[in-house]
Amino acid sequence: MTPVTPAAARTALVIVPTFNERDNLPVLAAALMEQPNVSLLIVDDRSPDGTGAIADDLARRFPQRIDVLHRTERPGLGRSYLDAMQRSIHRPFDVICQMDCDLSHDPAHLPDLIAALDNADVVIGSRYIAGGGIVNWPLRRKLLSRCANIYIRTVTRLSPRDCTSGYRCWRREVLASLPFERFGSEGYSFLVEMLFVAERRGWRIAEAPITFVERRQGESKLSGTVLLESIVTPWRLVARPFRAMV
Ligand SMILES: Nc1nc2c(ncn2[C@@H]2O[C@H](COP(=O)(O)OP(=O)(O)OP(=O)(O)O)[C@@H](O)[C@H]2O)c(=O)[nH]1
Ligand SMILES: [Mg+2]
Repeated sequence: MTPVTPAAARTALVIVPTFNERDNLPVLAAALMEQPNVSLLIVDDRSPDGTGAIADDLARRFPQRIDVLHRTERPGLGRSYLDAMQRSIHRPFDVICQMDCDLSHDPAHLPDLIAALDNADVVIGSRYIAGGGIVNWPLRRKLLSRCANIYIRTVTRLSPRDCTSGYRCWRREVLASLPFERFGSEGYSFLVEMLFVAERRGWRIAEAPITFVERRQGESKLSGTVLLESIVTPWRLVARPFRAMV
């Protein structure tokens, strides 16, 4: 194993996908810029509300630490992660993280997630382990998330309790080893697909507790198509052709 940089000294790149997050992005970026050794890559899908221009402004204010990827290809959360990760794995960071822009993922948890990489290859910010939780979600949303995790874990046998959390930190070399060209999910299922491949390849997955807070500004992008993909994906992952490929 490569020598591990002490947690506090690790350099981290945080990938943040955005679609219509004009009110949230400046708040999140300011909080991340307060943390030493943290840089930010904003991945915008041509947000109609002008989030892309706000991201450019932030990059001008922090030229060494904030970059923006303006996507012009077919939009989607999975594709945004894919593009951003493929560009990031060759950059000189110890750790590559991902988090949502809607302030559901508190940047204050980031040092704990990075520190947990001492004993793991990927760390999930988890709502469903002791110490984790959810604030301000209606019961129906809680049930949907819980059922999604039970369904995913039953079909795929994935071990983490929170397989759908988008708050994660990866050791860079681990992320770099994943076969991105074989990933097929367009939406949130990309998160499950990544974990499945990582665990199948023997990487150590750990969870650190987070308190997830429902967004206050902007709208959720959870669509019917994305939900349908989430139902099909676990079966696609365990089907022989995919397993053989990864
Ligand atoms: N680049 C890009 N970002 C997206 C897309 N869809 C969602 N996002 C971003 O992905 C993150 C998660 O999206 P949310 O709409 O908050 O979805 P969620 O957190 O699963 O659902 P909620 O609980 O309703 O908030 C946010 O930062 C969004 O702005 C997309 O198609 N492209
Ligand atoms: Mg959200």
